[in-house]
Amino acid sequence: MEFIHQPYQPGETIAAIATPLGEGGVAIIRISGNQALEVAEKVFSGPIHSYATHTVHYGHIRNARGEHVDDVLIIPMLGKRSYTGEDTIEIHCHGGSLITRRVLDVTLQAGARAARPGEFTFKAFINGKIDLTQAEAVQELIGAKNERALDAAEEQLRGSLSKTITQFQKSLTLTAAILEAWVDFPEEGLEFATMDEVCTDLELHCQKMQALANTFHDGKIIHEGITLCLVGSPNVGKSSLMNALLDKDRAIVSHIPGTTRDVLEDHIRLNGLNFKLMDTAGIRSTEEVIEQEGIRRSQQAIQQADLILFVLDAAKGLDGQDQKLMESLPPNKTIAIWNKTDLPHQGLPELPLPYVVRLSAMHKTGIDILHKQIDAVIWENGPPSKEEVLITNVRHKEGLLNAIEACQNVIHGLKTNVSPEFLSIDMRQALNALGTILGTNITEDILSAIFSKFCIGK
Ligand SMILES: Nc1nc2c(ncn2[C@@H]2O[C@H](COP(=O)(O)OP(=O)(O)OP(=O)(O)O)[C@@H](O)[C@H]2O)c(=O)[nH]1
Ligand SMILES: [Mg+2]
Repeated sequence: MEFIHQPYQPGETIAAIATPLGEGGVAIIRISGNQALEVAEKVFSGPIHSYATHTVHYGHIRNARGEHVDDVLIIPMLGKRSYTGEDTIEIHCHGGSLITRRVLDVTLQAGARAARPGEFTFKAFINGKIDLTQAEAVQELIGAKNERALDAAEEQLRGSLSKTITQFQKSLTLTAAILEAWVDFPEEGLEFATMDEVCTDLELHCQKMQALANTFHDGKIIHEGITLCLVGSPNVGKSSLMNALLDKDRAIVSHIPGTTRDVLEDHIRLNGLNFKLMDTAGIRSTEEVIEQEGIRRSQQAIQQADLILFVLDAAKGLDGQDQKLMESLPPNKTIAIWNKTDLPHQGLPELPLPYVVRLSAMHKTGIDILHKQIDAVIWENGPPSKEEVLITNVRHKEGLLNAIEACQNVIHGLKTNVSPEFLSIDMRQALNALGTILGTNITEDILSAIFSKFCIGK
């Protein structure tokens, strides 16, 4: 077989530095595969074969000429009881990048092959220690940029998604068996279940799979964060609000309309989520070329945004320019903000937008209410609980949608008296689609694409 476009032998012994490069107290070199013990014995001063598995031993590493390379601790993890499911030896050496590299080189000279990205996790997958959703969870765990993403990755690594998918597979396998029985025993087959029962059951499963696929909305927010864009007419206080949200003096603020000319980006963490904030140029009709370009970029930023803060000046009220801009914004992802409420103002007009917040960016009052409103808009149906199974990966979503489509073909076929033989084919397709999520029937190309995103040593 192939792994990352090169030949791959099961059990092949690989080695890599498992810790980040740079200076640190300790670095770890990991060797794994059928020959891991042999390779380690060639380079280590002690008789590793006589050590009990999962015990720590002090000694030193030497090169092929017998020269001392480093004093180290060594941990054998033998048989199935390792991350990869193959004999694994960890060498804990001193943490400089040069010394670490030298220890790795010695293991490569002793017969190990340099590991490719994600190859240790790939071994764990091939050896059945984890399924594909769990392998992907390892990647998400390492890359998690906020607490919620970390919780979701931990749940997935524990196998909660795999369990749910396996349950779907089990139920659909039963339905597939019923369809096969109708083909093989046209008379008696109907005794197992009637067409109506099969239809109702499939419809229920489609709903359940759809509900899981729909969690991708929440999963994506948790995983990738939210792009939030501040828009409005010039001088309404967009940059002031950007600074208030960031709690630092990031954007230039002035009383001159048209101060911000470019899109300004910065990041914050709010309620456990990552936000990319974009401050934009005030939108108005202008002949000035640079300002026109700024406005074009503002409009581009609006397209990219998951959430829009439409800022208005309470002291000025709503004019034709604001009105025109407001009509161009998508209401379900726009929060209207009456800013400068510290200044004297008339009764503010009702806005045709579902979410409206009053605040003062200058005095930082009402910012906490805005935080709450942002949270409410993002989690339309309430935030997911820590334990809820969420889809965070578009590959999983596609697998589910394919399974649903195939099931719907079966339902349609049953209702229009299509021969069960054809329906069996659709049923198998539904099962295959679920299988791709767990990695049971997946091409080497897709596997390589998934694992090549990993770092080397994981
Ligand atoms: N009184 C009061 N003044 C504010 C408030 N927010 C902003 N301002 C003032 O309004 C003026 C414009 O503020 P900016 O934040 O630069 O406005 P902007 O929307 O970014 O303007 P452009 O970049 O020109 O589009 C400045 O003089 C701010 O001090 C507020 O809450 N209250
Ligand atoms: Mg500005």
